[in-house]
Amino acid sequence: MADSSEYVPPKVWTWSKPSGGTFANINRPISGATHEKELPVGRHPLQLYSLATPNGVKVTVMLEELLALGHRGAEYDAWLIRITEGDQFGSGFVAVNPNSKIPALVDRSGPKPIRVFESGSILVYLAEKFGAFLPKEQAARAECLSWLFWQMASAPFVGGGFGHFYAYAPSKIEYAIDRFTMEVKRQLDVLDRRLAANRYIAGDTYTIADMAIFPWYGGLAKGWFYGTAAEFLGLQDYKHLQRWVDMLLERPALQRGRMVNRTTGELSSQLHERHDATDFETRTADKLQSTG
Ligand SMILES: N[C@@H](CCC(=O)N[C@@H](CS)C(=O)NCC(=O)O)C(=O)O
Repeated sequence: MADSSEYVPPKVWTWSKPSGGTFANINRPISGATHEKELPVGRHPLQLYSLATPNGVKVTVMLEELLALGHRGAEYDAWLIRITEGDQFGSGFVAVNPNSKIPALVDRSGPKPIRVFESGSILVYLAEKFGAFLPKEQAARAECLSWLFWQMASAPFVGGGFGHFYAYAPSKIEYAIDRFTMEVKRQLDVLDRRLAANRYIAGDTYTIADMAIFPWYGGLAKGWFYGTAAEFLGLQDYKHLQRWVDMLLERPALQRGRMVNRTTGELSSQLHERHDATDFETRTADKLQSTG
């Protein structure tokens, strides 16, 4: 017999009440702009509109890595998009990404601005533009792209599935938490086995596959999000994953990339907007606060 409190879906779903849970205020069943707002444009060839969530960090790490390699054309302005305040629904942002999600990039280096959205697509665009971090040899390139697409397809089970039901949903639903925990642990095992036999995700060299996978699974490994999830998922047991994360965390460009558009954590790790390489020294939130 059905539990009397069990939800019985109506014939046709209607949007009658907020869904509840963290971020409920930005969820809606339609797309498009909610208000008129142009995006700012800075002086550099690349304009990034983002936030330091795992998807945002992929791109700022890539840009800092390109600059570290000496690609001056990768200079960029990083503008802050506060998604909890609905900045992604402004008309200017929607014109750059009709899907209203960060990160979004505009390349203004040519005669006509080129918009790029979806973090995986931005990584490939930048890798091809600068000829870096995406192997040219066919087999190595296929391996790199396979892992990149693996990440793009897998992370929604981590964030939208596990993270949502473990940390953000208004009530704890055992069925949902079990289902997504099983899948996330399976993904962690995929990575751990891969990294047992390879220094980097795609093989011997650091690529955009590492940059895509690191913010999500590295973040889980180091307990950066979803409260007590690292302990719940037994992250300390994924030794090869931990080895790889520790190795990547040594990279100065990756450390800088993690700071850009960050609005949480230590004030000295938050660079809300980045318009110049010197901003890391002079414009972090602690410095801006102390200069009033
Ligand atoms: N597949 C997209 C996902 C982007 C995404 O989910 N962005 C989130 C932050 S991590 C966002 O902007 N959310 C705002 C919203 O859903 O309104 C990508 O990788 O670029």
